[in-house]
This record gives sequence, structure tokens and C-alpha cells, in this order.
Amino acid sequence: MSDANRVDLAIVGAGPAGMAAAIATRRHGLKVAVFDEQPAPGGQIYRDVETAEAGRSAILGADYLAGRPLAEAFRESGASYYPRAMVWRIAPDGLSWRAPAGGGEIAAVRILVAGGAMERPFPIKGWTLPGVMTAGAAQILLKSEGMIADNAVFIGCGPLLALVACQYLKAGVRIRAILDTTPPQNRMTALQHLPAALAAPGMLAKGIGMLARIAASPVAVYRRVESVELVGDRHLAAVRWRDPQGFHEIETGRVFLHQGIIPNLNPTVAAGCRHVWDERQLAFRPETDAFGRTSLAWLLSAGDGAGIAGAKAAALSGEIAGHAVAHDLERLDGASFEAATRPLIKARRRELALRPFLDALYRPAQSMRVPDDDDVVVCRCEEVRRGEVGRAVAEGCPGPNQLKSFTRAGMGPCQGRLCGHTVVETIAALSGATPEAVGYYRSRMPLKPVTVGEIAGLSFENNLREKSHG
Ligand SMILES: Cc1cc2nc3c(=O)[nH]c(=O)nc-3n(C[C@H](O)[C@@H](O)[C@H](O)COP(=O)(O)OP(=O)(O)OC[C@H]3O[C@@H](n4cnc5c(N)ncnc54)[C@H](O)[C@@H]3O)c2cc1C
Repeated sequence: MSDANRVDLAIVGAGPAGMAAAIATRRHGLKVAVFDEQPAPGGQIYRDVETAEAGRSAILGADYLAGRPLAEAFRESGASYYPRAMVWRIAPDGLSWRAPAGGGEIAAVRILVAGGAMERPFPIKGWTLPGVMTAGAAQILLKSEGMIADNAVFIGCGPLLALVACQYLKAGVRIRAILDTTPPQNRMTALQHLPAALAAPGMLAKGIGMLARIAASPVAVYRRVESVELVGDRHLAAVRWRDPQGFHEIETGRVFLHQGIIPNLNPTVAAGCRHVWDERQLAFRPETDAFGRTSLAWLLSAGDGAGIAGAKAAALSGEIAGHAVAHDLERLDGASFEAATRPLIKARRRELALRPFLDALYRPAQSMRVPDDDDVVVCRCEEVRRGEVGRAVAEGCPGPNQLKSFTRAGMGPCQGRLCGHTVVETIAALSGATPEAVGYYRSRMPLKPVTVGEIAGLSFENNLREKSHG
């Protein structure tokens, strides 16, 4: 591969973590390339921030606009930026991507995965019906297209659900109802973490402000919601649930579901680095040191993809990882590395102070993560239901990789990337094993669906290296 196609660091993702990493690494003179499937930098939180017009920016708020200077600094950093570039292979020698105008490969000494988070699956009866989408998807439509859905029912728990509801209220859009599934006992556990959370008073105030705004609105909010069922034939028609007041049903053609976010494990799992089960966040994450280095020497991970921590912590982690790459490639001596990263690690610690409180308060109920009705779809691609998983476990299936041959769960187009946590937790609940012992899917490249032609188009040099790395 020519020198023009070789970089010191290739970054997957141009969200806060990826942008900050690129800026930091460029400061040390490294050659950096950043790939992101979105058309512009920003990631989830700052999606389309460079061009959002005044009306949309006012709805999305000051935290959203805080992304503009970061995106500007990223553009000016001198990093090569590949928008609309979906990375489908990462390996010790570099990565491959595809874009509408064609794809390619780049050789890299280090790869930083800054691929962010995804919404936790919310497997309940009827969740695959047309008319049902996630709150995050609703927000993506608002951020990128200015599109909104009138009269939707919001169901679930977590800060993003409250944030999207507030953005809808600001936009003057009618919300049919909010069904809060947060288990009431979470409050007691969260209270233990409140003193530490006071170290992040700004974030705490923001959260209280959002809840106050919802409480002051005319929207009907139902709390301690359980046994949610989405009803419909070819399209969503109604929502049924139970709460302390009894059973309820309301008609609606639009529902936004949300049970918090989890790391997007897709690239780090396929790369083969070690992962750990985080019991506080109820999710697997790649094992990293304080600088984002994973168990593989060539791979780093930063931002929400390495553990959910929010946008500011993501940017700090990206910056720290950028310095670590410069240090590891001998472009930054030990003392300068220590001086550069010490204040960033301290600032990240302050940002993380709120996390244990948030994780405890918004810990999703077991019944919202592990379906107890045999009819609920677990793997959407292959339409595998909870009952089939139960039968496989009863026949001795110990984990998600074996479940593939028992039921085809995880064998569809997404290759288990969406159902991963549901499958793991369902097997754990049914077998009595811990999620850590059950383990996660052993995903392989390609990270995303690509054509056989694209795979065949890999350079000879890379094919050879791929083989030599097993
Ligand atoms: C749907 C959704 C909406 C959210 N909205 C908010 C919000 O409004 N406010 C807030 O505070 N937090 C929000 N979050 C939380 C969010 O994750 C932030 O904490 C923050 O954006 C994390 O920054 P990051 O750099 O780690 O990842 P992200 O900002 O998510 O950036 C990751 C980037 O990687 C790209 N990417 C991933 N895989 C590939 C690949 N294979 N090839 C190419 N590109 C790839 C993605 O397109 C994305 O642009 C949201 C999360 C989700 C899932």
C-alpha cells in the first residue's frame, strides 16, 4: 500500500470521542484519518450541528450547540475526514470502508474505535409492529430532518427518553402520554450515590430541569408502569399496561420505546479484544486501561462504545486516547504524556461522578429486558421468540453462539448485533448463570453488510495479513 494510503491512526466515528481524539493526535503531528457513516461530524449528540438552522437549534438546546466549536476544531485539525464512510473491517493492518462513491482500504499503525452507543433492545409484545420506533430514532429524525411525530406515546426509562420528550415539548408537539417504567425501588438505591453525584451539580440540575418541565406540561404521565403490551394487527393500534391504579389501554398509532443505551460492541467484539460484563450498566464493554488501550496492542476504544459516560466524558476519553497513541508511537515523551493527560483524567472523573446515581436511578427493570412471554420476539432478523430460546436452554444450550445452531437467533442480517444483550440476559435468567459466564456473540467481520465484490476487492497484501492474524 502506498504511503499516501497509510496513517498513524485511523479513527472509527466522528462523534465527540473521535473528533477530540483526532484533534489531540494531530497536535502531535501524527497522520490521522477519521471515518464516519454520517454525512457530517457530530455523532449522536451533535448530529448535523454545523448546519442546523436556528429553529431546530433552539429546540435541541445549548448542550447540542456546544458541539459546534468541537466540530470546527476537528475540521481545522488537519485530520483526513471520510464522511458517509461505513467501516466494515478493522484489522491489525488497517481498515476497509464503503461509501456511496466507492470504498477503500487504509493502512494504520493504530485504530481507535469511537463508535458510540446504541439503544438497549426493549423486547415486549408488539415491539416489531409498524408505528413502533425507539426514542433515539425519533430524535435522529428531529436532528437530521426536523421531522416529528404528533401524538406519540413515550414508553420506558432513562435520561434520553426525558430529553426527547422535553425537545418535543419545546417544539410544541403534542405528546399523547408518557409511560414511565422506572422501578420505584431504584430511587432508594440511587440515593446512596447522591452525595457523590453532587460533584456534578450542572448535570444534576439539567436532569431535574427536564423532569420539572415534563411535570409542568399538560402531558399525562403514568408511573410504575409494568406489563406493557403493544397491540395491533398490521400496524400499532393501542398500548396496554398495568400500574398501581390498575389496567389501562389507550389508542395510538405511534410509540417511542427506550430503556437506556449500551455500548455499540460491534467493532470491538469482531476485532476480538477482551470484554467485561458491567453489572452497574447491565452491559458488556471492552476492557480498557485509563487511556483507552484494549487487550489488543493495535486497538483503542473511547467514548460511549467503551462504557456509557455521556458526551463530555466521551470527548475527554477521546482526547486522552489521542495522547496515548502519540506516546505509544514515540511522538510524546513520558513526562509530556503525563502532563497532558493528568488534568483530562481529573476532569473525566468529575464528569463520571453522576454516573453511579444515573445508572442506579434508571436501571431498567428485568421484565423490560428479559421477556417472560413465550410469544415475544427476541431476535428480530430471524423472528426467534422467547419460547424457542427457553426450549434451547432446556435442551442444554449454554450461550448465544450455540443458540445460533439451536434456533438461528443471531444468524440474520444484523448477525446478533441488536439482540445480543437480550439473548445473553434471557439465557442467563433461564439457566441461572451470570451474563459474564453466558458470554457474548463471537461476531466476525464484516462489521456491517457488504457485497461479496467488496470483500473480494481487498488488496492481496491485506488478504495475506488477515490470514496471518488468524
Ligand atoms: C440514538 C442516540 C441518541 C443520543 N442522543 C443524545 C443526546 O441528544 N444528548 C446526549 O447527551 N447524549 C445522547 N446520546 C448519548 C451519546 O452516546 C453521547 O453520550 C455521545 O454522543 C457519545 O459520544 P461518542 O463519540 O462516544 O459516540 P457518538 O456520538 O455516538 O459517535 C459515534 C459515531 O460513530 C459512527 N460509527 C459507528 N460505527 C461506525 C462504523 N462501523 N463505520 C462508520 N461510522 C461508524 C456513528 O455514525 C457516530 O457518528 C445518544 C445516544 C444514542 C444511541
